[in-house]
Amino acid sequence: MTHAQLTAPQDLTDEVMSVFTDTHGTAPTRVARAAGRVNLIGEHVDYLGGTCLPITIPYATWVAATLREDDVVRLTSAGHEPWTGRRGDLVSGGVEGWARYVLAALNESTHDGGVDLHVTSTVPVGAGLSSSAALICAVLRAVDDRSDHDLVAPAIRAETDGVGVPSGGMDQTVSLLATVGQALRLNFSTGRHVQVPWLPGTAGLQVLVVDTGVQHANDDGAFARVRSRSEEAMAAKDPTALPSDLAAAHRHVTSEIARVDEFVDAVVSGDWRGVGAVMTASHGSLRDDLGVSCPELDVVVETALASGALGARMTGGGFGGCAIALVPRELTETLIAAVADAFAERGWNTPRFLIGDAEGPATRLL
Ligand code: GAF
Repeated sequence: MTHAQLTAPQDLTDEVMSVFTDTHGTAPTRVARAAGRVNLIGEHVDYLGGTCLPITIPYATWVAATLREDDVVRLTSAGHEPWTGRRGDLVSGGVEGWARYVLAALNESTHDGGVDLHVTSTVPVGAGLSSSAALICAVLRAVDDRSDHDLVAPAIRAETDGVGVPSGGMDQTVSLLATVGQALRLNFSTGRHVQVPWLPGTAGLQVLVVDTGVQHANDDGAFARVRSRSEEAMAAKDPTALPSDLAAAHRHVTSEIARVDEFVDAVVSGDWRGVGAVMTASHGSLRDDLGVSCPELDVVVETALASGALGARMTGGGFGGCAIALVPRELTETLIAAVADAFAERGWNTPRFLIGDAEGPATRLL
């Protein structure tokens, strides 16, 4: 049997401060933290005015910073190349990789100078857990003094206009506005956000996050293609006349938005089997109608269900990344072993297993 276990969350506050101090010779004046997220239901509908129900999870990105009066930006990060330049460099071009996200956030902030900044994170990158939104929100939370609510629009603009990723607003919104023990029902037509108590632990259940290790980034073109196909489908005057691929996208979007209501109704009435069934139906729709799953995600879902999960689905943009399973606590270890074995049998790398408890919002720690 393949040995696999849960990756425990870690608090990197001390580490981000001490590495900053070692690098720059003085302690940072600001420290902030923003968590990654999983979406419980309502996938690929935020950019179409739909509803979704994300939570943040106990894996986060920490930023230590000292604001500068000049326009110099000096960035270091655990696991990435350092970057030094000027804050205007994003607009003039030539900035690659993670520095783009930091500069985009900085350009959306109320601070108009440069910054010395160090980043460290426990959010797996490219795993569909919104590491990019966590980075943007942690930077904004560190350098900007506005309220979380007032940072939502700048955080979304940083990714869409600053970096140029055609994402919706789900990831940044939940990163800034999440509450421990609550999911956030986001309505992108009305702009209303409502908390939904999300405490599966009270029923002996837990959300397990399975990172397939298949990396995907929202800026690689596939996300944009799915988005434009769905936009075209939803703009049709007569959906019954759509060609089959657009009809399938239309079916996914309308059924997924309906599933968010079904899911919330089931949560509120304590019908956890119903919650699980809606999750699994969502996966089928993402796989068959929208075409954004992949073999690894499908194997996680099938194996989780066969191991006693009440429901399972891919989460996030898809094409790799993570799936979530709603599992009775006493079956968690069995499920982990079964999924790890299923991957080993196929010659795939052992997936990572994370805890999907509902966490809090981006927070300024110093
Ligand atoms: C990505 C995007 F960034 C979100 O806005 C959302 O569209 C999601 O994929 C799919 O639901 O995370």
